Amino acid sequence: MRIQVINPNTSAHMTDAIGDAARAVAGPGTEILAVNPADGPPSIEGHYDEAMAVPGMLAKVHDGEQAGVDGHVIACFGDPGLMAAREVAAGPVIGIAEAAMHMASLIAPRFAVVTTLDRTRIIAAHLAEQYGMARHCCAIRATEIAVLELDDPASDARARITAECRAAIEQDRAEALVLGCAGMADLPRALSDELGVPVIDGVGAAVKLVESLVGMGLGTSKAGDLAYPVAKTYTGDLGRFSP
Ligand code: 5HY
Repeated sequence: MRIQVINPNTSAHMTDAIGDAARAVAGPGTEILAVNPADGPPSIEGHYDEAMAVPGMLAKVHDGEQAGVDGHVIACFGDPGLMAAREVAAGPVIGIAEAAMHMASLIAPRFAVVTTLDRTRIIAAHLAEQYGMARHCCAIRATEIAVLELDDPASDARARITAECRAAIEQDRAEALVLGCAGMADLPRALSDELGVPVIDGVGAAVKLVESLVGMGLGTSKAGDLAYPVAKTYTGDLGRFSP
């Protein structure tokens, strides 16, 4: 089975790390294609970045469909353009926030999200509401670490993430933790060993969900609003996206 893991920002070093994390959990026989668009924001840290990342992400979904991949993962914690991607895909498309929240709710009644900038917390809160996970999500904590600072060896990102995770356990009584950025995908096992609670990374969770759905012969339903887009000609620079 071939799964395309799309990092919707344009930072190739982050895509490499996301690909490694996906391969670390992928089953035997699963090939991971880790990609990012050439055009768009180098990191996604708000509503505007998210909106501007979507066309590039959708272009990668199109490419993957033409290449015949079995499913897609949107590896950004805002799950940008998830429903639009499902319209143009035959196989499953899973967002890492949706995957991580659902997996966490299966193993702990209360989970907290630990994310990057404070300004992105509202995006996670809206997604928890939208996915029916708000009743399980006891807190959304920000580390105030910029996305591209996460893998900067000079930053104390690891220590700040651990501190917020510990606070979520001690103050919010979280029983599991969801890492709120694809750039944290290399951390769950070490954090879980250190903190003694399950720590879920969305990249791994989403890969396993795509594998499960494809393994059951399930793809995106084309019976309703996720049917392929109505054919029409877009104008201007977006002409190449005409469905
Ligand atoms: C992510 N941004 O997973 C989100 C995290 C965030 O570029 N990849 C990004 O801060 O919302």
